[in-house]
Amino acid sequence: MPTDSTSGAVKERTDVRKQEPPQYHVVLLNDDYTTMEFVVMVLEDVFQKGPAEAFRIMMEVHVSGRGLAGIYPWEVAETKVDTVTSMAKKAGYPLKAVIEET
Ligand code: TYC
Repeated sequence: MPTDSTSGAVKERTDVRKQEPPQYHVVLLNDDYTTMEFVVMVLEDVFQKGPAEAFRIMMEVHVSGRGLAGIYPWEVAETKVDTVTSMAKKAGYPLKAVIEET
């Protein structure tokens, strides 16, 4: 069904704006060595969570093995994962984040 005013008789430029880019989940994984404080700090600093939400997500990961840190376009998600990995490596922790399709 045409959505423009000419009922399809004339091709109008109706779809000027791009579609939303695909979104990807950045998921934090549990381990036995990374401190809870470090994970909360990562959630606050990298994923822009407030203290209460950061603590909630950290506990979700600690209890269930995984937790959603954020949802982003591909390149942003990749950068978040790289940032988490390098912050953890520098601090001597094995904390891992992975990207999953929504
Ligand atoms: N399980 C860790 C501990 O007991 C805490 C932790 C939480 C580690 C979340 C990683 O993504 C993580 N110190």
